[in-house]
Amino acid sequence: TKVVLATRNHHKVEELREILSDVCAELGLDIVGLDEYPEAPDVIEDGVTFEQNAILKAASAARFTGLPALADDSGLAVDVLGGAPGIFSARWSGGNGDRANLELLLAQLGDVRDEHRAAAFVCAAALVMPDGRSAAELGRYPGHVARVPTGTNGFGYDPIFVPSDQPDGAERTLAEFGADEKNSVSHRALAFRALVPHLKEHLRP
Ligand code: ITT
Ligand code: NA
Repeated sequence: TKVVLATRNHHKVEELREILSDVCAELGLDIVGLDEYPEAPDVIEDGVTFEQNAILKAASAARFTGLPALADDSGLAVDVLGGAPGIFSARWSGGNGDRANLELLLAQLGDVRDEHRAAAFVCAAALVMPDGRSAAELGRYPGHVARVPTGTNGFGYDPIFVPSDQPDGAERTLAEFGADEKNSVSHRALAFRALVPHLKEHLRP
């Protein structure tokens, strides 16, 4: 069964294929991104929660393609900023891209001490069926914001996010994690693993 992931973000497509590889094999699912559907409409993400935005994206893709649709809405929530950038993470610098977003966030935190730089990556994973049935699950991955960007793996805010509870008390950023390692512990992995029972319920052949 073809399942569309409602995104044009290639990093999300790659990560999700790895996160769901077992269940895709078990259920015979083939995850494709919206690149296969260049005419699919852009979604206005006007929900006020990650779950609402994930459902909006998946519902639009399911309507357009007639396929079961998955979506990911995610972001970085910083405690001392009241949870910002949160659902606004993708456009935090006004549409100037990932690097500008993380530079702005670093500037906003200034030299706030480490114990006040707590943050979490959050991901809502949604499934919407062509008949409108839907499910959503949330994943939360705690850590803190680094002072300088480090590392070249991953995408987005990874170079400034230091996950909690690393082996041997290491303080690597997520951009210093290997893809396997990130995809076994991330907010995205937590959210989509929680979605697996819904995938089995709705997509078992
Ligand atoms: P779609 O809406 O098409 O899925 P998008 O990239 O705009 O793509 P979001 O609206 O969910 O996705 O915004 C997610 C934001 O959070 C964006 O700034 C990402 O860079 C960031 N983000 C999400 N997951 C991340 C991760 O695993 N590592 C680093 N940054 C992440
Ligand atoms: Na979003």
